[in-house]
Amino acid sequence: SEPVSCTGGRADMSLDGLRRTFREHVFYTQGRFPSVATRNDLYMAFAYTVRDQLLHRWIKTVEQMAGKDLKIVSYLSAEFLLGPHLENNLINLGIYDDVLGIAKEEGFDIQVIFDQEEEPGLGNGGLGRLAACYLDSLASLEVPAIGYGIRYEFGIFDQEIRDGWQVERTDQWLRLGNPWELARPEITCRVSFGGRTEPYQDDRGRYRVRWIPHRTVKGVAYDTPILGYRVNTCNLLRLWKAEAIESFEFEAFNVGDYYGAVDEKIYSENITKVLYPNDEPVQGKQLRLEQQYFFVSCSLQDMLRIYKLGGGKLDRFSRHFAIQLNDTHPALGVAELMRLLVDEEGMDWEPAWDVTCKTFGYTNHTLLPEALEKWPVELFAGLFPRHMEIIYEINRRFLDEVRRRWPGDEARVARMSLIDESGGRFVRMAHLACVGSHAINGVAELHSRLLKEDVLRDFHEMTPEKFSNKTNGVTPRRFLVLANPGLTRLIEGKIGDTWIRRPEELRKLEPCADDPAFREEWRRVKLENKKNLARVIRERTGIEVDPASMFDIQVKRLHEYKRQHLNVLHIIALYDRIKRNPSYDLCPRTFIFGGKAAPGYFMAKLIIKLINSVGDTVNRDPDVNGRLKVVFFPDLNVKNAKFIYPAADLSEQISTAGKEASGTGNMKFSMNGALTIGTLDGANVEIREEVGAENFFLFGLTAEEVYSLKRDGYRPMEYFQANPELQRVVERIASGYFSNGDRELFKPLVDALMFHDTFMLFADFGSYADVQGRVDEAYRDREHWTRMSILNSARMGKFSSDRAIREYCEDIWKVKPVPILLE
Ligand code: CRA
Repeated sequence: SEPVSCTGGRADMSLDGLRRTFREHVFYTQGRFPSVATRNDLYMAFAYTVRDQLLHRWIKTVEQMAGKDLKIVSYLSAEFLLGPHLENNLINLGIYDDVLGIAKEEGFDIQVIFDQEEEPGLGNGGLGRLAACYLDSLASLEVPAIGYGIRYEFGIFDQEIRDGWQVERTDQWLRLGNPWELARPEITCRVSFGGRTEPYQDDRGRYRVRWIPHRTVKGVAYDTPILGYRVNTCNLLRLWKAEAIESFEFEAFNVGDYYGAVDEKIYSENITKVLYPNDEPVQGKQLRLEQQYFFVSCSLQDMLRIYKLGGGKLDRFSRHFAIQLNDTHPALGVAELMRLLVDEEGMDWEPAWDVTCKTFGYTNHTLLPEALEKWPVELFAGLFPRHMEIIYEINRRFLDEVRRRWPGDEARVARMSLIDESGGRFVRMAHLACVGSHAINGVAELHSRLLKEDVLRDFHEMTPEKFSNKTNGVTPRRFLVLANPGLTRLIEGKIGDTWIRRPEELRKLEPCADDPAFREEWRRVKLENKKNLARVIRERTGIEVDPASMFDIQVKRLHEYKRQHLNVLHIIALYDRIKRNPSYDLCPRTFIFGGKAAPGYFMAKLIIKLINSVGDTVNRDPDVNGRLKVVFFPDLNVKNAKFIYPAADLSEQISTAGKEASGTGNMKFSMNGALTIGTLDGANVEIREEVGAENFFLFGLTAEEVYSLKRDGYRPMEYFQANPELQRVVERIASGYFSNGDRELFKPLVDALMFHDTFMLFADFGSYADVQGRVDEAYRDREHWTRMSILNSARMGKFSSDRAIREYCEDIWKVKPVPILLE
């Protein structure tokens, strides 16, 4: 057959080629005359035009990889928070300006087309977005990789704010079709649940076990091409959708039980219906466990299938696949790979276990105890009777080893066991992941250290060589080039564009911090970005904000440990100062919040209500006279975030020390020239090291101080009584000042702070308010502030996801780039 051609046809990337392909897609794919094409038709036609370019590179990638003795990274993640594809792909292809030109010629506004794209919100927050950044970097570094996950029909809910409260709306991202994916109805897997196991002897007389499941569903692959930046590598994101094996049980149907017949279909499709909208504490729901097993089993079967196509022998599997577990959500993979190798492929236990351990790596993303997954043994064994047996066997062998190393230390055995028996019986997924992996890592220096010292201490003592740190990173393509074209142009004018692949080169900007003309330009770009955000805020909330004021921004999931309410306490303190002294000299500030709360997380939702209530009062009060504005930006997602990071002067990273594993928003802000006010938590520590202590506003307890204070008995009331301003602030909330006299509304919040204050807001309030005072002063010296801003951007190279992925490739995955040629 004819080889795929690189010139002519739809592979033609010339202006003429693109224009022709676009017109063809309007006509042949959307079935429209240009004169009646809707906005969505035009978007779809553009998307298909770009996708044609991707597919072309994708086929080349597959073609040139086939038959090579190479290793593929499999990134297993229950979440991929990709964000809109179109603009990103245009940047990576290098045809952004061409397409802008075509749109103009054809007579429409490209921004309207970009706006039309529904982003795939297949993740909650940092963890899902990290997976997306890593896919971008893997492809950009030309590393063969497959992302495996779940094709949720409904992603993270859309957030509306009504009367100050969060209201959730289902996310219907697939409603108008998804031009970026290819359904692969021929690539399917069977995944089973429930039932029982049965021993038997195989033809060689060996003892074997077979699983007789209760029900089986079908997984269908949906593929999305992931193109790297200005390279030809186009990797694969393969998401699984659950379907019924037969859409009707004909027997039931024939006896007239129509609903019974459809039941099976409904049950099966349920598995990939909706993303669980909880960020860290995962709900112990059966369906969630089914989702995890479903996608893990499909993915492992798929890898084995691909591997066998190349004719490889199973005991060499780990030389050709490196599987990374993105937190414990896919940790069942350890038991599933054992089952596939031993039960299905007939391997003996020891070689299978050797392959398994060499194949898996495990990334931990949280220290929060409530977020460490454990499943009741009963539930687990009911769904996965065979996996339960396998886990018991892994555990038996593992605990034998522990006992050999530490004879008589039964307390240690109980602590390390894969089964938690300290009250009820639970399968500990983090332990399963640790035992079944050759590499274990945290996501920032501090986090990795605390893992070793605390949460995974026993595992570190036993196998220290497995542990390492891999500080998170974000892709500069989406979060700088795409989000901040103004700044990108300014930087390119000075140091060219090689920093987009090698952000360490941003350091070349450092001398520009001393150039007044450059600083002037830097401020001009920031002001434009702030005007842009001000416009979006007006459209979305009706609130008018002043781009000349300081934009002080905290956007991230709502969580008590992230302490959005500490920020609010400080806002109320400023307001209180103005009320007590109407001529109080405050540098005008706009406080912007954004983020979703888990629908079942009452306190987080109450904090949203508090932010909006304080905003209502403050924004209306004539005494404030333009010095304070408070905005809650609704429905924070990747698409909206693009307006936010580039517009920030100050980035709030104020979690209780020791609670935020890394954070990645902190990196996105700083890259865009925001200064950080933050605690010594997560990656803040390293950001401060990179940008210099003098360019970072540090406050608060250290992780060690937090622990010792907890240990010695923390009494929030003592801090309360010692700080009159804090008293006035809390009194304003408690008295109903922000709730039309209703003293009940915020009582749960006030009481939690006064009597427990689990996240130590009161302990940190004083130092936070002081440092905010220093921020206020610093902002008045615009030249100096701009200097610090430039140095922040210039020194953020370390936090590119390219650096992170290089480290994973070298230390954990042992994989090398495979450059792809187009001709
Ligand atoms: N919620 C951490 O809390 C971290 C990301 C990505 C989180 C963040 O501090 O930046 O992971 N943890 O590493 C998590 O999801 C299950 O744990 C997060 O996004």
